[in-house]
Amino acid sequence: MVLKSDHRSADPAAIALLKIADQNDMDHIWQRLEKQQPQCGYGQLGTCCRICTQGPCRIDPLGEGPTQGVCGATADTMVARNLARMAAVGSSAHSDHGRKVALLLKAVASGTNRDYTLVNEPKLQAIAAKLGIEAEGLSSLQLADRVADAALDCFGSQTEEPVSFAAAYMPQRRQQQLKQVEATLQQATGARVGLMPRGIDREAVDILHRTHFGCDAEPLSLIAQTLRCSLGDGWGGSLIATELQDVLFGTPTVRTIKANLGVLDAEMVNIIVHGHEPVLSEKVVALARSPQMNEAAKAVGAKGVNVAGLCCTGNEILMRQGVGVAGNMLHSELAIMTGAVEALVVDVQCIFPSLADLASCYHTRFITTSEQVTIPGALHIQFEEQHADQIAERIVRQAIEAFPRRNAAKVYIPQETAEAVVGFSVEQILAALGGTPAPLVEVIANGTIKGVVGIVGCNNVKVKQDQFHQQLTRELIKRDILVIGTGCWAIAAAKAGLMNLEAQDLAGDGLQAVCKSLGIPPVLHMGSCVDCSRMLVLAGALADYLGVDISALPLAGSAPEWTTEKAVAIGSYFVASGLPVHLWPAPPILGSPAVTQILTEGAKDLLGGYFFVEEDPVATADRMLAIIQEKRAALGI
Ligand code: BF8
Repeated sequence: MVLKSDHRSADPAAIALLKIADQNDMDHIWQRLEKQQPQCGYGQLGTCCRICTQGPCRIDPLGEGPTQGVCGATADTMVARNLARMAAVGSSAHSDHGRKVALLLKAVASGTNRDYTLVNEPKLQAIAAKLGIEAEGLSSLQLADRVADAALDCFGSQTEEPVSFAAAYMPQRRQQQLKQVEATLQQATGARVGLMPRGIDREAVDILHRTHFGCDAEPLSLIAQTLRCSLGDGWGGSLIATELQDVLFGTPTVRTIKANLGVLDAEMVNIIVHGHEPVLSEKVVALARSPQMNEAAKAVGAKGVNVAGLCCTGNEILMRQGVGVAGNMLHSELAIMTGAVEALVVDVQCIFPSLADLASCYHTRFITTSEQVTIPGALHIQFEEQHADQIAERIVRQAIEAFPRRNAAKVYIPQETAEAVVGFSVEQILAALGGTPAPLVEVIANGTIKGVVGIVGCNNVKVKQDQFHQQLTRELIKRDILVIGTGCWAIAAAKAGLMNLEAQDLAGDGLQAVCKSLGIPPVLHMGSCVDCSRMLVLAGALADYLGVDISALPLAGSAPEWTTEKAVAIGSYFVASGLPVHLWPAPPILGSPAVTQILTEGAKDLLGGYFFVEEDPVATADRMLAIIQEKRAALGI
């Protein structure tokens, strides 16, 4: 079965390029998905175990065949272990990103790195104040050193105490709620159960240990550790990444950018930066804007150097530097297929290995830069933070050198672009509200806005690209629900024009009036996936302002079109923070009745947060409105 291009994507730019790809029988992710059919049903349900060499074992959830693996592991154990491992990997990816930013801040503070500086001292002071670090009498660099140490200690802490960032940023009521749940679970099981994250690294290692052959077989404790590790991501590793990047690169401010492949310019040297960490891409952007590099580009016949982003690296530089974004995850191959990309420069995460082969069909230099992401067929230029300027220049020069090899006959840039107003950090949202959450709380309390939904999500080749993102977002704003979010969802919303001020007219009367009076779109771009921490901080600020727990607020989360293990971690820390979270596609847990019950029902009583799965965007919006109405009724508003 070959899907037509317009069944693969809701984005006209993607549809146009896929038609060309099909005509030329080019390999791409949609084609590879078709070749993989039928995919393993056991894997989809989570009832496949390959943790030891006596396996792989699998359990048919319909009861045909054995009900236990060779060691005796049941479907419940297998599913819970597999899920825990997904959360450990996702949390580790986010948190390792945070660690690198903390190490960079430390290097800047100690003077061993002079390629970066403290761009945002007020934010540094705000973080220090939050952590209870006394700033009096310290220089900015000394204060940065203390903050960096506090952040680094969160990774390696060996005590039983919660990590300092989580303890300082998570509202007290939520911490109390988690303590209560710990006590309830301990009473029920007799085993010690923890939810507040200790060392960030430790919580991931704990999962690797307890899911080793012959360890934890109890779904409940495996899920508890899944949540604890994920909380260490949301209120730890990701939060550290966001906060310290704001210190080093600036807190995002509201600005207008362009989104979609039309940001590529046929007459310029086009460099796409893709991945997640802005440490390199900030430098590439700065260099590409320099007169020196633009002169070099002119010398090879181009009009200059143009940088565009993809995925979350794209989100980072659009939020802080106003750089246009070429697309989300499923655009990464399509971008090369435009034939107009001189260099695709990647750091970490969400990078297809297929890009190397595809780039070799064009003049495109596919450049890997992280020792954690080396890909056969790519040109590897190792990035070193202490030589950032020099390495960024080497990369930009590679792109300039590739320009004369561009084959004009292969160039096709779909012209679709949309304008998007982006840059809604918590600081900017509060500034738009006049410095306090009060006006937002007031319009929520009087029903002008019914509630807020935070969406994060990838693209998933099994789902028509951007379709769920667009439709769910439209349905929510129509119902007077403010939508905020990050990641590839945010890029989908930007491409669809939903972050444009004109999108105000798509909102219900109440939300429309509020957005018009504030001059903001009804759909707010809050950044990259590590910036989901910004959504946690905003939820915490609203909860504290009202004097309630986060779970009492008329808020919900969603991860439509989700793909990665990082999304498992995000969904889990949202749930553990008290938020109901929608997922589509279904996570690989349905082979276990126990795990499914705990995550979709049991969690609700204990944590206030829980998961639900829904395939239809309209039904999802209806369900979210019902959740929000239920919360409003409980609050008496
Ligand atoms: O971290 S949304 S596909 S790019 S995982 Fe990846 Fe998913 Fe995109 Fe950003 Ni988040």
